[in-house]
Amino acid sequence: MEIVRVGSVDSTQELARSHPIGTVVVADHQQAGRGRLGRSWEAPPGTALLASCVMPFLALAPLAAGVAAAEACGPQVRLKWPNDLLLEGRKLGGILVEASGDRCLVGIGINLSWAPPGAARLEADRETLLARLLPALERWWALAPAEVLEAWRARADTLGRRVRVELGGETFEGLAEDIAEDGSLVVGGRRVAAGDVRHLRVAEPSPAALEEPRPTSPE
Ligand code: BT5
Repeated sequence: MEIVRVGSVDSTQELARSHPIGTVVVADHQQAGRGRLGRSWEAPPGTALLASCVMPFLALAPLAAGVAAAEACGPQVRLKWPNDLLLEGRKLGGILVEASGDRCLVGIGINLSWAPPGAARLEADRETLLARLLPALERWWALAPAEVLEAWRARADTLGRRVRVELGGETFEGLAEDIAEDGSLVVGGRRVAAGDVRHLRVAEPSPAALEEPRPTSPE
């Protein structure tokens, strides 16, 4: 992939939009880094990997990007549906996929030498991580959907947990059983296509029991 490096930018997503497939925009700093649903992504200058990759459209792009990013980070990094990278139960990074015609803009933010309170950082070298990430993305883009789903399941921190789903105005709880072939999360038999989940303690499924980091014992 062709790397376009910038110092400071509003959001790498916006800059990537005007580049062809196969380009990755990497910034030292974003003045208006974006998360999903109008949220923001924070990182002081030079402390994170902030990249937007222009990739061919892929239905399972958020999951494929998650698997690729987790693989680049190392075996200890796990995935929280739909788009978080977790290290020891804390958010290490996030993925923002925006489809636009025949392509998608895959935004990846990974904390390296700084993290907001309660979040995690990897303490890895940015260039080394980028050099692992780009081939991993291309590899996962070329694989069959079933392989992406299988790899996502193997990395998942969400599956087998009780979760609270916030879906539009509705909130419900249930066991996160699986991901369906379209990448949606199956919670208590219902498919959740978009939105957010909170991981809950198994024994205390009340608001007070919202927990991150996760316990290390298997559940
Ligand atoms: C995400 O959104 O996790 C996707 C983040 C994608 C960021 C990359 S950076 C390169 C590219 N260019 C962009 O402008 N964006 C992409 P979401 O699931 O909505 O999570 C956002 C929430 O995570 C915020 O509301 C905060 O609570 C929290 N957050 C913000 N900055 C964080 C950080 N550095 N580490 C951990 N959590 C953070």
